[in-house]
Amino acid sequence: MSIALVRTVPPAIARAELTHVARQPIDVARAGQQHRQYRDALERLGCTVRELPPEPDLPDSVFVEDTAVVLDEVAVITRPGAESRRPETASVAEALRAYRELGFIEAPGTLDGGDVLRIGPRIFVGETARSNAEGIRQLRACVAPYGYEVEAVAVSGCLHLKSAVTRVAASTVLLNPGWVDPEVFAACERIEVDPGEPFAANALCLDGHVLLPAAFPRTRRRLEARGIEVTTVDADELAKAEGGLTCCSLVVAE
Ligand code: CIR
Repeated sequence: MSIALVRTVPPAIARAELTHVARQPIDVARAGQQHRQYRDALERLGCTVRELPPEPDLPDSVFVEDTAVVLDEVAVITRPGAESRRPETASVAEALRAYRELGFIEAPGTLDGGDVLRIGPRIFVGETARSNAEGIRQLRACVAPYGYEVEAVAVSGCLHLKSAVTRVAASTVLLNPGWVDPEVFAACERIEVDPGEPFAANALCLDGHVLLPAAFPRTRRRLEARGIEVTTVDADELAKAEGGLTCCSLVVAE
């Protein structure tokens, strides 16, 4: 059983940070509806969903994944690379205190949770505009006592490491080879996204089941052909704010 921490879509989402996608108007009501479908899917997949306090004036506050890295032994509160996102972390730290000991990334380190991918005891961290070498060093110092190895990974063409690659089974990754070098994950089974669906690599794996945006049917078929069970949700309105599925929750294993 896991707890999924989520936060409602803020009215300010129209002013979300954008790096690799062009700004388009966002229908806040539709984004909210999609977010509710996402919450329902998490519940159907066995999570207990808990709401973080709303942050109506913080444009990216629905993307809670970036504010913390939650492991079984510790949760590390990040210092997001985008300055506008730094006020998001205080309420997340308060909520996570109930479940884990906390570590903190401090200035001049920056780290976004979207750059952090754990596969067993290995933690891959994207070196991106959001996560710098000092943030990665501090994360390593926080988690090394628990036996984790932290490895920096080059990423290009997308926002975060987990835009380019996510885990879809115990030792299987789904990746976009245009954005991250597949050889980094040579120890895993690898599945590539359909070339026409570059944003499909951001999938959320929960207890052996994968949640994927409905917009990526060809990648869905690739996953199913490898025996992976997939549930889809509509997430195109949230995608206009450059958010995917992993970024809308912080999963705390109990
Ligand atoms: C940002 O640029 O920070 C937000 N607009 C999107 C964050 C998406 N987060 C994620 O993929 N982990």
